[in-house]
Amino acid sequence: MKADSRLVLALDETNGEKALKIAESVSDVVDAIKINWPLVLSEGPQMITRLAEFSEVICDFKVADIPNTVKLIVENSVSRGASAIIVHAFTGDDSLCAAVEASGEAEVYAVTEMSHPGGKMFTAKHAEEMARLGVECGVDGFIAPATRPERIAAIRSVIGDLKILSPGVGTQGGSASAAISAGATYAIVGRSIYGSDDPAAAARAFAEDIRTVL
Ligand code: OMP
Repeated sequence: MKADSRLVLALDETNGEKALKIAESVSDVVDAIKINWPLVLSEGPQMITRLAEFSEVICDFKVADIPNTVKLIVENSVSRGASAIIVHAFTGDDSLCAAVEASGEAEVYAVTEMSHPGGKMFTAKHAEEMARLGVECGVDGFIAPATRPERIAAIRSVIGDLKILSPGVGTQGGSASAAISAGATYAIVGRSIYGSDDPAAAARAFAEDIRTVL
């Protein structure tokens, strides 16, 4: 994935037409567009292929299953045009390594610690352990919370030069520049961009905030 603006749009807009319009309007600002179940369930998995016309697409399916099911989901996403896929790490070494094996040229990002308050209950307690497992399995990067920048720094200290994608910017309270300063490679922003009256202008403002710390 390219790393120019270091900004990733989380496109959880469920109206396909609107989603495509937003994707086109921000395509020269963001490095990638991340899609999740809300858009795929409402408009179908062909959205992966359609969005790939505008930007690299990260399939955030937070895959958490047995190795064979993980493999089938990853292969299907990649064949539709995904450049990257997000999987859970808590499933253990066999499932995580299966994702990496099935991904081919696409990237795999493993969730360490989730950004919402509930993320502190279980995921945070094992985040470093899961990050070490991801390094062993050969993932390309990790998801770490912009809502707790000190935890981005903690994960960075475990994973060396691998990438970190940080969600939780804007609506969830985190700051894009603080996440990047703490060691994130990309900031992920959803509602504060796609829910704004002018998504392209909102994306440019986040990119500008990130630029101040690059
Ligand atoms: P906003 O809160 O609207 O900016 O969206 C954040 C996006 O990042 C959503 O698509 C979430 O599903 C996703 N996300 C988190 O918010 N927290 C996490 O810990 C992990 C993710 C993710 O894997 O992308």
